[in-house]
Amino acid sequence: MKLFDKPEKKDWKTILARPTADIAEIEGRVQPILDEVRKNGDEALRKFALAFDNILLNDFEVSSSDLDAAEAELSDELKDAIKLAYANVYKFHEAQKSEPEVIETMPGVQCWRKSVGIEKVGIYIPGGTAPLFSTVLMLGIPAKIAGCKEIILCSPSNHPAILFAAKLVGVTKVFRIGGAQAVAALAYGTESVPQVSKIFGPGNQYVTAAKQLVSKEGVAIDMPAGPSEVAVFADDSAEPAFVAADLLSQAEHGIDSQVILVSTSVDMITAVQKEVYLQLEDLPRKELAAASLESSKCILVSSQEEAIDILNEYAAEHLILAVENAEEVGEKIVNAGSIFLGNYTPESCGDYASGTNHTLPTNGFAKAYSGVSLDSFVKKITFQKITKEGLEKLGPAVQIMAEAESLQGHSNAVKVRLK
Ligand code: HSO
Ligand code: ZN
Repeated sequence: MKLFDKPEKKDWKTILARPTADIAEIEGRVQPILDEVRKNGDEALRKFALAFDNILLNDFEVSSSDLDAAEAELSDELKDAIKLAYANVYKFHEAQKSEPEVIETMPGVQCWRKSVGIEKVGIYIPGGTAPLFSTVLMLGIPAKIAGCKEIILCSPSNHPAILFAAKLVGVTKVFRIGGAQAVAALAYGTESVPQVSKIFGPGNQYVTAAKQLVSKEGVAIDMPAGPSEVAVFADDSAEPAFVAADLLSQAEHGIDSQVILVSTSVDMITAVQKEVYLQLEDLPRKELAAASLESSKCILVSSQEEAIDILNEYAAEHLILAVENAEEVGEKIVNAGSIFLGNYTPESCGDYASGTNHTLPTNGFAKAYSGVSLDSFVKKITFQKITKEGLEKLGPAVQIMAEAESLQGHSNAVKVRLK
């Protein structure tokens, strides 16, 4: 981990910069895949499954008996853990529901806003070295609470825990398809895969590029996704072993994971660094974590205020505040996806089971975006109802404004009613 000793403010941007990928090159490779799926549907999906994933598939849909069989493959211990996570994530997201509130803006003029679930949504769960069944919960649960009628899950992995979580959540259909071609199938629909209006979920650069490309064609996506990140702010009250474990829990996601330690104490940085390399030795995903640590940073700052400024500039996906006055500092953070307060709140708990969503803005997008929540699965439709008396009070202002905008037709719509 590279150490930056009280860097000057003018250098923060460079120090905090995320590595950039060559998007144009990746998009160039993804576009033909999208085009082919749009044109040839299932046939294209079969071709790509064989070419990229080396699987021969006739039927992509995972049958309900396969879903049932997955359950039998998991230990009771794991199933109980998943059920506990399910309950907490459900509880937290259900509390985000709100009933429409009718506002009388003036006598006889009523306005309200109602949330309606997006009818068809797609969830992508990547394959790869870690089967992210927790993401099935994080996306499927709010989709269900929102009232989405069709929840279509695509994953190149048929790991039993992914299938178990899909069944638990109540996903409508599960397809064993991965990569950019899965995104295309969800965006355009094929003979087997239903078309959806919004696509959620993490993925590699190809999946991300595919999501971004289809979003230009009117399919909504959850958010622009980049490699996962954590920033930890630790003072002398932090526990070096805890901080090190948190940094490693992020680093093990992949070689491009971003890990940053900010501290007011040089002793803390030294102690954490020592712990990181000690704990790293025992990690099964040691190579991945070590590679991501190569590009990680420790930043020594001169005050808590400076730490807060730097953290707000970075806008971390996950921010752990291992400082004495964590809540007070937390109040001063304006840019972060999710904040973890105190020594006993590891990011892992938010990743799996405390209740908050783990699909969060990366790559500095936390400056303007929120993580996935119930809101991500609904549209909000506004309503209004005006009585005759209400129109008598409101109408003249509308007529004057319409005429001033040279839109006589608008004015007439009031006039014909009031005469
Ligand atoms: N830290 C990841 C989520 C995750 N971690 C899933 C473990 N499983 C991105 O927020
Ligand atoms: Zn994680």
